[in-house]
Amino acid sequence: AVPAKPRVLFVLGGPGAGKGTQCAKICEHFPQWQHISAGDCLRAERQDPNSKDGELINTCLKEGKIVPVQITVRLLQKAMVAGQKEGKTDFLIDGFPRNLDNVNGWEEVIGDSANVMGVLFFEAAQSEMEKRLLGRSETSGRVDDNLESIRKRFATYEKETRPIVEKYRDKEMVFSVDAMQSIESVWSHTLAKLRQVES
Ligand code: UP5
Ligand code: MG
Repeated sequence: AVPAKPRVLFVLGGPGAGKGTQCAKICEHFPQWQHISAGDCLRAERQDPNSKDGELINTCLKEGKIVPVQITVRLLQKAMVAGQKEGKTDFLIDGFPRNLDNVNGWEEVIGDSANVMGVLFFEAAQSEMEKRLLGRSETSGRVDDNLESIRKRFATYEKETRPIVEKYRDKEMVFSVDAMQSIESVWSHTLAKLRQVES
């Protein structure tokens, strides 16, 4: 039988808003969902000695810049195909699309082969996100978890990613979650939004 079109929820929010944390919880509770973090895909690709994009990716990460979409969307596609082979039907695409180039690249490469249900949007104040990221920096080993990179990530987020959220909001496709509360409280709001997506 022809498999059903994969369902996709884009997951956006500033650096440190808690996208990864909440995506992990969704997947723990609902086995049909697969978490695909675009940032994780890029970090893994950077480690691959056969990749020709390693250096470019590393520079973008450190500078908080957005990697050219041809690189990112190919990695997302590969991860979705792998997930489908494992029986996953629903995909949380975390940290993407971050700019207009990303939106267009997705349309060109994935387009009608997936059903984008909307954007799950985690909203938190910059001061809180900075505090979280500096906390995580002690253990994360991420090249971009230092104050200089963090500030650059915030600037890119405000300039390029926020307008994308607004674009989806105009289409009434945004499911907003107040991400300022505790992980458990954010989770209960996330669950409520997920039910709205399903309805
Ligand atoms: N934490 C989480 N929730 C909390 C809560 N409610 N209360 C208190 N603490 C909370 O959480 C961050 C930290 O906060 C953790 O320590 C957590 O325990 C705590 P996490 O869930 O990891 O937040 P998240 O939003 O996932 O933060 P992340 O740092 O991953 O966000 P970014 O958007 O910055 O990172 P991403 O990996 O998506 O992208 C990194 C870079 O990759 C980008 O800057 C860009 O250079 C590149 N990129 C692209 O170029 N293209 C893409 O499409 C994607 C990425
Ligand atoms: Mg993350």
